[in-house]
Amino acid sequence: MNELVQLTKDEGIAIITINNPPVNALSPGVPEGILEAIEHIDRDDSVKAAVLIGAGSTFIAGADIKEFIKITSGKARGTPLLPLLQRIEDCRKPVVMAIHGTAFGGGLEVAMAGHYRVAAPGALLGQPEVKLGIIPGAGGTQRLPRLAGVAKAVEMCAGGNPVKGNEAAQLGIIDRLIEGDLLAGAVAFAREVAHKAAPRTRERQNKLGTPVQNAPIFAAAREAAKARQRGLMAPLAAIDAVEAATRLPFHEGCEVERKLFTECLFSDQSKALIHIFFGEREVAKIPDVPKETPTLPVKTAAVVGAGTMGGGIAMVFANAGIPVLLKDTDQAALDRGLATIQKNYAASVRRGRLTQQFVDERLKLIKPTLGYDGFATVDMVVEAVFEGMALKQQVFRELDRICKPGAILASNTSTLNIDEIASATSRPETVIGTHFFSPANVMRLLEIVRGKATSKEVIATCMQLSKKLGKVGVLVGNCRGFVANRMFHPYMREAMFLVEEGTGVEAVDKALYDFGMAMGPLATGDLAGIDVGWRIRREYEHLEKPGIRQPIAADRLYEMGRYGQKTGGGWYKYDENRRAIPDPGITELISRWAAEADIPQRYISPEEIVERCIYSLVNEGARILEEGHALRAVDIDMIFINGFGFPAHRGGPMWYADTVGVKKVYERVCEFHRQHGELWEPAPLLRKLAAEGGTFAELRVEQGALA
Ligand code: 3H9
Repeated sequence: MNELVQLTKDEGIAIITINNPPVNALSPGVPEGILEAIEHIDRDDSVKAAVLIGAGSTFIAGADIKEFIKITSGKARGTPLLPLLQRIEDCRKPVVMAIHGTAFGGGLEVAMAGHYRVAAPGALLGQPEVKLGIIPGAGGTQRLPRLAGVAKAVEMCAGGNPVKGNEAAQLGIIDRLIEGDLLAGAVAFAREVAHKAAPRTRERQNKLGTPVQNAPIFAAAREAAKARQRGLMAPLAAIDAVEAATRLPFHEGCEVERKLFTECLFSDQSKALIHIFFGEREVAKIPDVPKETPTLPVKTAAVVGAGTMGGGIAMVFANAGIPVLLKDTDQAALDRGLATIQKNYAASVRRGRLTQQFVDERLKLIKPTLGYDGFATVDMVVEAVFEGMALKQQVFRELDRICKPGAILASNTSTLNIDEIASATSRPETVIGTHFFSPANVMRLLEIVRGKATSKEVIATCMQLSKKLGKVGVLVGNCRGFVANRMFHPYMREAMFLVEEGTGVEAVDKALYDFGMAMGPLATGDLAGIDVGWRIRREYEHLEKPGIRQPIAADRLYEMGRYGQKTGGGWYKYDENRRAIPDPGITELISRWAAEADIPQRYISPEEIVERCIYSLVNEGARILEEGHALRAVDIDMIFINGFGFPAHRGGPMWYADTVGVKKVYERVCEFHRQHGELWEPAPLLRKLAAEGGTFAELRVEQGALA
């Protein structure tokens, strides 16, 4: 047919093979090739039935997502898939879809247009479009309820999670599971059905339910979507589209789906989520560490320090099946660390996230130790001791003495200079920062800090390892606070200033929560510990310009012993379930402290709260980019989404600035500079992009620019 779609024959059975590596996406040429093959099959009297299969490791993983970017930017029109799918369904010979790997999005839609489906038991079938801010656009919301029933279709289209081959068979999406050679099994199946009727999915009605049966399903799904996918339009649109399938004839339902699909596709949310999809893959690409760079095996690991972070990191290794030693210096600390690990695992079992058997197996992989026994043979050590240079250097001196040559020596420092830590060893090329985020076993971000001597092999290994550990690894430069904490600092500071300028604690948090942040900044401060913020401020005080505005209320809270959740009070007070309760006493105290410090009080709108906090991130991000401490704006976006609960549908702070318009952001930053002084000095890169009409997304950093 063409180079992407081949048609062969096996004694009366036509075999259509999609060959568009790596994932057989429906790129231009693929739908056309399938159409041509179907026309041919219909005409060819020697063909009795057909099999459609994907070459390589997968069936069709969906529409080509890059095409969506071209469509929304007016550079392409897109191939309409709906008529093609109807043509497959109208084929006079039975078409059997043979599924392995993933049948996602448009891939599942193609599969459902076939008359029969067979699959490998491990295949995954899903409509993940909502994760890209869109909904199925080629009849998925109309055909899936006809095969799987309304409740499951709503769950799959609105939640975006796939089902495995065996579940799909139980649901009726798959007609037969095939162990072993899929093509041979599919061809044999095609022979069985060659002379049978070719059932059309669009004509099935028996699983569509009645309005009375369906109403509670849709109501519950809408409630769940509003709660779990807060602020997202696609899940609600997907539910509307499935509902249309239950109320309207197939073709009218498809029209409703098409309209909703187009609205979602052209939304800022979808553009942002597509940016995140590609961003997650782009951060793995490091210009001067090409993908051919050799990597080192990490089959065993050790963690030094059994505190909250150390324990969490040990869990991360164990969860990936990597045996890990967990060392602390005294038995009580080690016992506490292990107890926390057990408690965390028990909570995951209770919530149904992990099975007891999985947990038992993982716990066996964590070996507590008081000494360095066993460290001589491990492939990688992550140091997670208390944040202090002298202590870290002492640990690294020990590791240098004990660990085998070539072992990766990583530090979980969140702020300290990796080169200084590495200088305590005779092998700085093996030293790297691996900054996990708390709770380490939950948060997806892994900031990987490149020291000036870190070897490319060590970087490539840690980037690859991050994927194995279920993390998004982002390479950053060795600057104070690296990227994540360096940017978080001005964000938090603005939140605290806003409170001191008369905005209530709850108003600040609500504005940012409504913007989409997982938590407001002050609630985050209470969770992380007001004492932690206090300690960081003291440590870096000497680096601040004299006379520059500093937050006052947070220090006062610290002096009062209000460290946040752990002491039952901080910006909020907390009940025994650690639920935040507004504290009028604190509001009163803050106004008193503000009056003493002569801070003018005024009403500040939610819009301004968001601008102050988010643009402070953008301004600092721009500085980081021009200094080369992040490779691309998207790296910063990935850090904030995966490390700080920045709303993915806004694409990350730098993408958000592009969406608002860099010029507009720059003008507000200039205004804040005039109003609030030096801390708001616009970053030169922000000024430059604003003047040139550029965007952060278009910036390309020179090879090896990461400082
Ligand atoms: C859709 O179908 C809408 C329909 O309703 C139709 C409407 C009309 N397009 O993830 P990996 C690239 S919406 C373009 O590293 P893995 C990916 O960028 C779509 N490119 O591999 C990467 O490129 P690079 C619904 C795609 O094995 C390379 O392939 N479908 C696409 O870890 C390897 O990817 C989805 O949302 C694509 N569809 O995971 C599925 N998919 O090497 C999205 C992948 O240059 N894809 N690429 O960085 C996935 O979930 C995973 O890629 C998959 C493989 C599980 C398939």
